[in-house]
Amino acid sequence: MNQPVMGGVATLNVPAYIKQQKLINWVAEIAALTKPDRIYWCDGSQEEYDRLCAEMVAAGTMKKLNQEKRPNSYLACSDPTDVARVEDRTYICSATKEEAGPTNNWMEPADMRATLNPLFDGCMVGRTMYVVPFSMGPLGSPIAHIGVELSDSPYVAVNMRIMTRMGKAVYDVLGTDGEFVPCVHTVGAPLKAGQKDVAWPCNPTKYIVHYPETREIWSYGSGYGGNALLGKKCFALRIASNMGHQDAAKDGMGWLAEHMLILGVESPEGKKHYVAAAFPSACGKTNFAMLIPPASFDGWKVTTIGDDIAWIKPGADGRLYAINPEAGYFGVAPGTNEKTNFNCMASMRENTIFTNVALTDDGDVWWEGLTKEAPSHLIDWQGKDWTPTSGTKAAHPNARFTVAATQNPVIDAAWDDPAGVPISAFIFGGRRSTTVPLVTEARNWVEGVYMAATMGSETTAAAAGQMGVVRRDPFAMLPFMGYNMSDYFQHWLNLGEKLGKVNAATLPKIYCVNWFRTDDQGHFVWPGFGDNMRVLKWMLERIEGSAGGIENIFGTTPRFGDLKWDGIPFSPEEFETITSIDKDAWREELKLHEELFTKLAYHLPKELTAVKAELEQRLAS
Ligand code: O2Y
Ligand code: MN
Repeated sequence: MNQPVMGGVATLNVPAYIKQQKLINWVAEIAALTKPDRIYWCDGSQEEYDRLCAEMVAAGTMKKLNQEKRPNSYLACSDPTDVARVEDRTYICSATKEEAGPTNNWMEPADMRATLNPLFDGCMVGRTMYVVPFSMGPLGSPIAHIGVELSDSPYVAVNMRIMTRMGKAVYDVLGTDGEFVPCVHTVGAPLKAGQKDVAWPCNPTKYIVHYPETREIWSYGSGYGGNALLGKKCFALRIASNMGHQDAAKDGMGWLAEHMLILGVESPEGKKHYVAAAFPSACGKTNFAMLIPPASFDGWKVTTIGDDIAWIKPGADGRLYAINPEAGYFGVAPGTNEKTNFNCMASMRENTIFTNVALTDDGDVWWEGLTKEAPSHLIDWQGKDWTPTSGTKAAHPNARFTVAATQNPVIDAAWDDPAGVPISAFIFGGRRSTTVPLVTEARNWVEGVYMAATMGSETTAAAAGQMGVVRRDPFAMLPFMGYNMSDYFQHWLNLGEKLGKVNAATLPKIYCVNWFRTDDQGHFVWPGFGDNMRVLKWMLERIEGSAGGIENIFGTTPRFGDLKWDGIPFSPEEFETITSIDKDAWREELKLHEELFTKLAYHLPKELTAVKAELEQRLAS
C-alpha cells in the first residue's frame, strides 16, 4: 500500500497520507488509459494554488490582474468555441433509456464506454494529470459526499479549490474505505513531443457523460465551467439527484439535490427562516441570494447559504435540512454592478478568477453592465483591441467570476454548518414576460409540485440555445436532471406526503414567482433586485401566519395592501399589470402543460394530472 505504482507513463508517487487502495488503484487505472506525462496530487494549499496560477500565467492561460486594483486575481480567456455548458453533448447513461427519461440524451452505457474509450486513450499525453479530492458540503457532514476529479487542466484544479472543499483533509474523511464519486476530465488535447501548447486547449468533440448506476462522471473536450468543474452540475445535481432518489429505496425517504439558492431572511423582531429558491440558469439567482433589502426595510436581514445548488435531507423531526454543497460562486459577470449586486461586487474585490471578461488598460476587468459608460479602450475576451464603437461585446455574455463563498459580506453564520439549515419555503421562478403573476402560494404540497413541474422560462445564453423562446424547465432542473423527470416528480410527491405525516405544520410552503412581467412596451414592470424583499417579507409573514392574501384559480396571491410599499412609487395599476390572471392566456398555458405531460407521460404522477384538471375546471367556471 502507498508505494509508487506505475500508471501509464508517469509514476504515481502516492502521498503517504492517502490510505485508500481503491482510490490509488483507480488513479493508476485512469493514468494507464490517459497516459499523462506527470501525476500531481493536489493538497489544496494556498502555496499550491499560487504556484499553479503562476504556471498558468507563464503558459499564457491566465493573466495576473493589477495587484493594487484586484489583489491576487486572474483573468482567463477561453477558446471562442468553449464558452458554455454543452447540453446537446451531455448524456445520462443509465441502464435503460426510460431511467434517463425523455428530457435527457441517453446512450447504452456499454456503447458510450466503447465510444469514450478510444477518446480517453492517451488523451493526457504531454500533460499533467491533477488528482483533485473534494468534498461537496462541509467535511464530514452527514449530508455531504466526496468526489475525486482527475483532470489535465490546472484551471480546473484552481477553480475546484475555490468552488469546493478541496485538498488533503478530504482523504481523512475518505479513510481506507469511504465512498467517492470518480470524475474523469480531459480537455482532449494531448501534446506530441515538442508540440507547443495553446492558451486554452480543448477539443471540438465534447462529451459530458454520467453513469448513474456506478456514479461515474466522464468529461471530454471542454475546459469550461459546468463541463469541466465536475463537482458542480455533474456531481452536485445530475449524480446527486440520482443518489437522493436511489436512497429512497433504502430509507423510505431519500433526499433532494436541487438547482436552488438558499438564503436566510430575518425580521426586525428576530424571526428567521431559510428558503430555497429555484430559477433557471442566468435568472439572477446570485442577486437574489445576496439581496440587500430596501432602506425602508430597516432591521430586515438577508444572508446567503448558497447561490446555486442545495442538498436537502429530511431530519428526524420531519423538517427538511439543507446545505450548500459548494464553497464558492461561479457567477455570471455581465450585468453585475454595485447597484444590481453590491455584495457580489464586494465578494470579488480580490482573490478572484475571472473568465472571459474584458481587460482594462490598467490591468483590471470590465464587462457589459459594470459601469454606465464603457472604458474608451479594452482588450476584449478574445484578446482583441476593443472600443465602444467596435460593435461587439467586450465580455462574453456567459463570462464568469469564481470566488470563495467566505468573501461574501452577507454569508450566513450557518453556511458551513454540517447539520444544514431548516427550510421553511421553496420558491420557484421563471423568466416570463406574460401570464405568470408576481407571486403565488400553492394551496398544498401537490399544487406546489405542479407549479414547479410546469415552470417555464424564456431562454438565455447559458442554455446555448435560442434567446427569448419559452422552454419548460421543471424545477429549473431540465439541464441537470440525472434521472427520469416523472420519477423525480414522484420522489417530490412521496417526500412531501411522508414529511407531512411526521409533522404537517412544518412542511415547507411552496411559492411560484415571476420578476419578469413586462408592460405593453416590453419594459419590466417589477423593479426586482432589492425590491424582491417585498415579496420575501410577505412569504415570511405567510409562514408565520400573519399576512393576508386572496385565493384565485392558481393559488393564493397577495392583494396590493398585503405588500409593504414604503420607499417605492408603485401603483395599484402597476401591481395589477404583474399580478392579473388572464384566463385566455392561462388556457393557452395549460395547453403547453399538456404538451409537457404528454412528453413525460411515462410514470407521470396521476396527482399532477389531477391538479391540472382542477385548474381547468376553475378556469372554466
Ligand atoms: O456555462 C457554464 O458552464 C456555467 S453554467 C452555471 C454556472 C454557475 C451557476 N449556474 C449555472 C447554470 O447554468 O445554471
Ligand atoms: Mn445554476
